[in-house]
Amino acid sequence: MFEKVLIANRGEIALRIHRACKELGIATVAVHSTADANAMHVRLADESVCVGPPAPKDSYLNIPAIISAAEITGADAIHPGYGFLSENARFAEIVVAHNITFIGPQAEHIRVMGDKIAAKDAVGKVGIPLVPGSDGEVCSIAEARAEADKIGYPVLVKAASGGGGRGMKLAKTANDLEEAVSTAKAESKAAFGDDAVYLEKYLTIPRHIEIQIIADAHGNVVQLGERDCSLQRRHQKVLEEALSPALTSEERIRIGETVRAAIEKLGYLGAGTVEFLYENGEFYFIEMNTRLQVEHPITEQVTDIDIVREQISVAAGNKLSFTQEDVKFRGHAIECRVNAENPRTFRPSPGKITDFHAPGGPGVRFDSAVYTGYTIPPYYDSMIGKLIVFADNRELCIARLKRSLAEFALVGVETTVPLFIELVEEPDFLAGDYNIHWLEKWLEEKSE
Ligand code: MV4
Repeated sequence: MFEKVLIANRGEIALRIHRACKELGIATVAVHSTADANAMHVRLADESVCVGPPAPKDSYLNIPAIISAAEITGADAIHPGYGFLSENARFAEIVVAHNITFIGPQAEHIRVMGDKIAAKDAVGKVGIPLVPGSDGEVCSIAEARAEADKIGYPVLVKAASGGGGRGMKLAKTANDLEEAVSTAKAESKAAFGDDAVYLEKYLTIPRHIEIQIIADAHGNVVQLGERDCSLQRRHQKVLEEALSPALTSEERIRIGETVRAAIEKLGYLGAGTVEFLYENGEFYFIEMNTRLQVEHPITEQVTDIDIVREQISVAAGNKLSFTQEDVKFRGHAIECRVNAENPRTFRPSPGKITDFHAPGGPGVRFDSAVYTGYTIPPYYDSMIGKLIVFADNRELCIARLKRSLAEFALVGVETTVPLFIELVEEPDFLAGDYNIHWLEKWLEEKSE
């Protein structure tokens, strides 16, 4: 096992990784920007190193500074968390070149999954069902026309370097195609320095369902079931559930085993998530995330598996501590992402937290890095905590969610808690009857 891990992140995920390290007997090194000198992740870590000024590009994305921090402190591994450098293949290579273990997959897997065309090709070859679409890149308008006619309208133009909704354009009919392709190309070139685009059949009202997997270096791959992340706003997840209220246990077993077998063939290492759109009983691959995700705790709650502990352990070369047969789903878990934002406009609300009380009691977990007296800086994303509730079934879980939202107290900045208090009363939510467009429609109707 590692002796010392450098955590190349901030906020709640830095604490989550620190906690897993401590329970494994591993010392931790925090890195931080000058804006985060008083942050909880710095206070809890065994050692800390300032890696630069507030702007992420100068600190949490500053590769030379982070590698230097690891060398100076003698860390034997780096955990990148999510966001920042977590899906940067070059960073993973640089870490390894310095004889430090990257706690994540091999750089080549990060690179392939980062290119959405290469990712589809790779996972399609190992049996994962794909959205019908162009055979790779479309290089001209003429080629786009021919492919779109084959696929059938509406078609979605997607950027190869995109992901998370960036660089997507919808062509409802053939009349829209030329403009959709040229704007997608231009935007992608500007955002990623790459104008490669591809086409997909547009699925009109799917759900977003993702499968958590974890693999060791001994050929063992286990799937930990799905999360339903359909409730999103502007491609940001707002509330997630495990398991999905939409799947039958037969569907769950079928897609889980398909994904498990595919990941085994890819020779993937560590934690990962395979994302699907789900419509009319069918799954369609969209992306694979090669990192630990924000919403991993709901899977931890329904499987009783510590994903971060296992992720660190497999990176150190150990076998997974459980097999697929050991994985049993129990109960239901829901996560609400609490942001320091105005609950109507979603305008960020940084500033000083003058009073704070986290909900607790049976079946409640609040993953956060804030405390009374903490000042939320304006430089980073606005998520200040994740309220995770779990119970024997979905109905009890929602009752527990309602009572924990009512307990939540935070003074000094605005939060999105009032939004969740309204959401958990909605008949569609209570029925589990929602899709990827439901939340935005609900917000729109509320603001009228
Ligand atoms: C799609 C789609 C419909 N059809 N692909 C958005 C983010 C990126 N990960 C994939 N996305 C979508 N891809 C096809 N072929 C609809 C979306 C989409 C979406 C997906 C998941 C969750 C929320 C979403 C909101 C809008 C669009």
